[in-house]
Amino acid sequence: MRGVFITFEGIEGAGKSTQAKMLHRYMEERGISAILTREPGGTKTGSKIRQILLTPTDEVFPPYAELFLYEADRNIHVHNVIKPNLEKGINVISDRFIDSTLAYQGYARGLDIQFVKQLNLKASEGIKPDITFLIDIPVEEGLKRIQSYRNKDRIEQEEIDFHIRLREGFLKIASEEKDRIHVIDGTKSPEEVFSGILDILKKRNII
Ligand code: Z5A
Repeated sequence: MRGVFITFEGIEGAGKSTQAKMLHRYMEERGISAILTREPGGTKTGSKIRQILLTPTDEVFPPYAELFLYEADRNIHVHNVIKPNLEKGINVISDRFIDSTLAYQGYARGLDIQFVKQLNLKASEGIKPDITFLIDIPVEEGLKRIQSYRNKDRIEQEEIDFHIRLREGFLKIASEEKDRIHVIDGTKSPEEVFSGILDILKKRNII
């Protein structure tokens, strides 16, 4: 039987990585086979692409160059990691996937939404998450969380309006795909957030 594909999405500092790791540990402890991966950078080549994307540069980095690199990373990731594991019946948990491209490059950066959707479809070869958790927090809260522990990378240097468009973009995507995307209040404690996620996964017979 095909594995279940679970993705986590949200603005920076929302707590996606924390929740993805908690779910992976929870599944492992119960003998449920699952791998934890991420975008960008879920493969060896993807790690190189990630470095290009997130390292600040004094060269102009046009938005389409950014879009194509995220989609290249995804296509390699789908081929080498996501598809083979799902086919073997292993569940896949990914920290970010197609919705990030639509929210960042589409809604926040302002690229053509239909074009981004088409590229998402090509790069993911039609593979869609079975379930997505959008961890939602106010922009100021997310930026406050990440400022405390790391240097601003290229994207985090974007102005506050970018992050506002980003959050609104994620919420719009979720409102259009209510069956797949669950919006989770990320302002609660990590344990409370995780408990909400588990309830949904249990209700949907995923775990
Ligand atoms: N990107 C894109 O533009 N287009 C695309 O198609 C894709 C990605 C796929 C990836 O960077 C970047 O690529 C990202 C989007 C863009 N933009 N940037 N920059 P990344 O993977 O390095 O960064 P990230 O995905 O944004 O992760 P993050 O900033 O580390 O945030 P997070 O994963 O949501 O949060 P976290 O690491 O779990 O937690 C952040 C901090 O908050 C940490 O100190 C935690 O201990 C704390 N935390 C977590 N949960 C809580 C709760 N519930 N309460 C209080 N504190 C908490």
